Amino acid sequence: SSAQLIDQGLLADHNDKLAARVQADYDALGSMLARRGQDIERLTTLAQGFAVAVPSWGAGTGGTRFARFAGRGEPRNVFEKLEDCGVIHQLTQATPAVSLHFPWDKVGDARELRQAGEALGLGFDAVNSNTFSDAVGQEHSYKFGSLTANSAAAREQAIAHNIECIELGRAIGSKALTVWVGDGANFPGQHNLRGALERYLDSMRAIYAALPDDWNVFIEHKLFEPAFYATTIADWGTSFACATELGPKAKCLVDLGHHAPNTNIEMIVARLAQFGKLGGFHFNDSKYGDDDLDSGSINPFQLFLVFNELADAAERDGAAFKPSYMLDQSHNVTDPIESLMSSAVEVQRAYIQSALVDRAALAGHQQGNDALQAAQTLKAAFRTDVGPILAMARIRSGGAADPVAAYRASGYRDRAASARPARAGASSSGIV
Ligand code: PSV
Ligand code: MN
Ligand code: MN
Repeated sequence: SSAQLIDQGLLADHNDKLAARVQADYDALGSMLARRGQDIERLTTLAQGFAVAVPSWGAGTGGTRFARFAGRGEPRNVFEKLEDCGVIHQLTQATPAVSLHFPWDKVGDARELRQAGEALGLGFDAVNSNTFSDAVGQEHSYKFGSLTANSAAAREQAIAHNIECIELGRAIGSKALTVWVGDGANFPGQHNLRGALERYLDSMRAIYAALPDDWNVFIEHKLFEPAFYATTIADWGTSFACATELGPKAKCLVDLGHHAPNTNIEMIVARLAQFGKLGGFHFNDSKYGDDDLDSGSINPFQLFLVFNELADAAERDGAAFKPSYMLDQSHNVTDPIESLMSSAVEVQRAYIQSALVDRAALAGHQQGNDALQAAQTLKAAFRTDVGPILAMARIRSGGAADPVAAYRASGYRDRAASARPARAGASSSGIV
């Protein structure tokens, strides 16, 4: 059994107080769904089986390129980040794994990370490499690129870092490496567009060769930033071409914030799923660019439509279809624990709403060219308040009926604030 950071008695009291209300709402929803031919118990079981990984870097307050306003009791190192992730999982029962980012989360002996995770009931999802900033003391700068750099020495160093991430990931039980590079050009003519991608592929081939048999590498694309003229891995087309070039262990990762506004992301999801290259997600929300806002906070319908495509792929491909789900958010004005809990629940909500779609009816409307009824079929699922299912799933799994309320009542942040005094200039990554 794992360490419980929120007192079990407090959690039991919280759930006892809310139990009657949750049950009443659950029963009402259950009869409404039964009239629609849906079994609420099936949905609750699905909700209990849902999992999305939490990013270690989300546990601290983020910041923008203008400033960072520190929060109280922020984690000062990866072990404290893991504690906060333990709280998130204890209360939501939806986040059993953490996604680490190296070198930010590097410690002397990676087995300590695994033990710390186990003690908290946490496993580890994909590990993320960082060649988009220079680590303290590294020999060659990434100012002009990493895996695509003109400098062979810089490329070698970036390759070696990714291979080290694989080694660290093996020690903690991860099964995938996510590679995002900020490489690109800020000026037309700055570099040869095709040459840069050739160098990227050469570098990735070396990383791919170091993957254990049961590992995947996820290629994460992003439209722009920090390269404002031409980003080497800017879109899913480039990502797909590279993943195809590299081989079956290479897949594409879709970060919802990495597209131009109004891009039809659910169609990208459908395309990647169709060709067996959908590796996973970084969930977040955005209005303008890579905003890293809380999942479902701006466009919950888009999140639902993404899960609707995932439901379609799961129906077609069965158990073989299993993309990784991770959050990737930056919290500037909220308590990161509250944001990550709410976001995990928002993603879980979209998953359950998508499970409510009457797929046979939808297929019928599509076949009959009844656009209006097809759209209404999706809306009927999206409009359903599945909150009582999510609350019941949490209660049955040992989490909190209302995670944010239980967290606030627990005083965890106050305890963290006294145990973790603020340091001047500390950043969320632990690197100043
Ligand atoms: C890049 O914008 C990104 O989404 C990648 O996933 C990075 O690894 C992450 O943000 C963390 O800063
Ligand atoms: Mn991301
Ligand atoms: Mn991003």
